[in-house]
Amino acid sequence: MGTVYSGSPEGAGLRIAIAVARFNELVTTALLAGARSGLERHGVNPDDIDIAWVPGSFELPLVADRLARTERYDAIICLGAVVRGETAHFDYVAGGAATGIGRVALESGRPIIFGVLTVDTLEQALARAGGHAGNKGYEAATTAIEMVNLLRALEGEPTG
Ligand code: INI
Repeated sequence: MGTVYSGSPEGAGLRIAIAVARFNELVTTALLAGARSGLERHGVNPDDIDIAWVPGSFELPLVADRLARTERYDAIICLGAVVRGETAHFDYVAGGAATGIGRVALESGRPIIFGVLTVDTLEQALARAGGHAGNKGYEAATTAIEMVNLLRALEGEPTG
């Protein structure tokens, strides 16, 4: 059998940036709390977590790109909430964020995590930001750690 690669959930020593949208702040502050908790529970030092607030989810890709270019971070987590009921340009905002974040990941070669809720109602967003459907910020944090370690494993580097 060939090699099986997987990323460990160990976050000690990792440096992480979180870009978070202020739009729908009630939701995004809950996503941010979930992300911090997910990072810290997996060993990331709170001093190694930097936060950048952006106006809305549409701005996340540009700021993620700038954060990646600093080369200070092993991964960047993007958090936002795009609610269909609140805007006629839902598809542009949600699609722009998704496409842009994916592009930054491929161009930077680093994990740039899509922690943007795209939902129909504020209730659905709140349910996914610490309500009955969990916290997508927490999930984004564990995805970030796993991806950093997976990429290191693929490159043959030892990981925690
Ligand atoms: N930004 C969001 O993050 N969520 C939304 O639901 C939203 N709505 O409804 O319009 C939203 N719009 C702002 C957008 O992200 C940009 O900040 C704005 O278009 C300026 O570029």
